[in-house]
Amino acid sequence: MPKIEVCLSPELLPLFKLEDKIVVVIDVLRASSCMVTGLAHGISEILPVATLEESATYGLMGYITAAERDGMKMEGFDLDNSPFSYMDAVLIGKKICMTTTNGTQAILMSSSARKVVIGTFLNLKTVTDYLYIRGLNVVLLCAGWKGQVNAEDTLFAGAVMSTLNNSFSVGNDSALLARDLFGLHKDHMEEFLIESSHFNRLKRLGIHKDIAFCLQSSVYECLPRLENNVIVAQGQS
Ligand code: 3SL
Repeated sequence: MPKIEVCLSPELLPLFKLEDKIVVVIDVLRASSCMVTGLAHGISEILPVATLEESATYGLMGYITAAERDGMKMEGFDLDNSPFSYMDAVLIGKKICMTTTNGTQAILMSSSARKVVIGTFLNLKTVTDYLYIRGLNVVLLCAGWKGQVNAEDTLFAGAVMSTLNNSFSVGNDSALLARDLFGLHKDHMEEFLIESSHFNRLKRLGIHKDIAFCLQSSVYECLPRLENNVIVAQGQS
């Protein structure tokens, strides 16, 4: 039986062997939710980069630039990190160059994996169907916040664990913790997150509506995957 391991922070990623595994990168609030939403709404590809400078350079080459730090849009770039911004019809067919505090960094750290896909509540069913069909060992990588564990990414890892419970073994104790955390809070996730750090960070910035949107389950059938360092959609809704 294949196994699922959960990596609760990118700081722990060096402890995992990725080469023969599928890595699911998770940044529920909000980078991975923006990627799923944007690709489902017709963006052609998303290039994740580490720095603002790289993003600006790609901007000069014709990319739409998306840049977030500490939850805020960086001045001089085109897009913020709200999933609602990624629904704009003007972005259909466009290439986005994206840099965020945690999510894009976690993707870049996963590139040695056999496959890298992007997971969110918004595409939960598509992600779990894909993992079930492939039947390979999986690492669920939570992007967290600047190296710290966060509640929302752990909850989503738990949702994947709990959906695939009978087909995958529990690969480490973080997987067990995530699965049981989701089991405890699945019916009132937003209420549970009220005390969490990123919920409060986004609330302070007046971005509360993004949280409710990102916690919706299986809205899109889109599965973003990393191909030659670029995120493209496998199936659109
Ligand atoms: O860190 C990230 O990648 C972002 O998703 C954080 S925020 O939700 O835009 O604040």
